[in-house]
Amino acid sequence: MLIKSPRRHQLSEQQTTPESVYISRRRVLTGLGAGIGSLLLAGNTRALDLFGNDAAQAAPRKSLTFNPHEPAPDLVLTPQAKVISHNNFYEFGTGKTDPAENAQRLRTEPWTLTVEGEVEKPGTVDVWKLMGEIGLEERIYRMRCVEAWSMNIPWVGFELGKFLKRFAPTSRAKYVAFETLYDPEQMPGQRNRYVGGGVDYPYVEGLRMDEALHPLTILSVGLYGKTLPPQNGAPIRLVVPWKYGFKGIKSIVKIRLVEKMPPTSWNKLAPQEYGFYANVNPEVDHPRWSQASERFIGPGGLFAVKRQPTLPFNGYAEEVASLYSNMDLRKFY
Ligand SMILES: Nc1nc2c(c(=O)[nH]1)N[C@H]1C(S)=C(S)[C@@H](COP(=O)(O)O)O[C@H]1N2
Ligand SMILES: [Mo]
Repeated sequence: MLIKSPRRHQLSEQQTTPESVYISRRRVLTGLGAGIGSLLLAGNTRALDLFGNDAAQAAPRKSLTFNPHEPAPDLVLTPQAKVISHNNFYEFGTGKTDPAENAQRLRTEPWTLTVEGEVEKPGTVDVWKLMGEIGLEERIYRMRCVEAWSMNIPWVGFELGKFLKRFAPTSRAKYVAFETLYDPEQMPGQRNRYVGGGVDYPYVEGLRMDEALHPLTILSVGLYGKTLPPQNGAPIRLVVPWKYGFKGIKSIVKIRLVEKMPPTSWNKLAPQEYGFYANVNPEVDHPRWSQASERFIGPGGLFAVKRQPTLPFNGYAEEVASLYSNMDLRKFY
């Protein structure tokens, strides 16, 4: 069965693509940074190969892979070494290399995720078990940070909407609130305001229900075919590709369905700069810088970046613009 999906986040099932296409492509793409990668991945956290040798321990081998019939025209992946070494995860410091340096001892096993609030069947799931049964997909998404840098990242995950439906949302569920782990012992930024950039922890985020149920919205448990490194939000984080990166809350422990728009971390810190919606929009500048273009972090030397125009809804307008048809996006930034 071929899953129909726009080519910008193309997927196809295992049987439609020989595994070797995926594997060899991944080797080529990750070859450059292999040294740094293995170094950063060393630590207490396992990096399981979600579609490969360790599959028996993690996901069943139902890998979705690049669709060779519909290669995206702009598919230049950010090398794995950069995806895992240039991060924002203020719980581990505000510098771009702080998370990779300081998050390695984060204990991600066991890890539970609680879903509560406006649901008929609240519950707590074991995230590692969930990975093994839910059916993982690879999604190649653009990632646009509000700071005007961007990456193309091959995530591994599943649709948030598909997951939420298990808990039977009630008709009063209008928004979804997310919360990161709060553990100052493990997270230096939560112990010290200076290290943590003044964020009021735990980090919280939110989506409107229709955004949460949109098929582009995923909970990610991996990237480049492996479980997430801690600095990228292990073991489970949100990815909403048409929104600024800060909406993609990391290391989630709680999801609460609610009636009212929930508070969000960056909005609490600087409401005039960061709105609840945070849709990528080249026409609405940040008060302190332009959002019209971005520095794409791609292959090449460590600082090789390409200046490129920023696209409305980060290139996903066709899929999501209709969610906001009645809204003034300058007001609801
Ligand atoms: N808990 C938590 N989640 C977070 C952040 C953070 O500081 N804490 N930073 C956000 C920001 S600003 C961005 S751009 C992305 C970065 O994700 P990446 O490091 O995997 O590229 O994570 C987001 N999720
Ligand atoms: Mo960001």
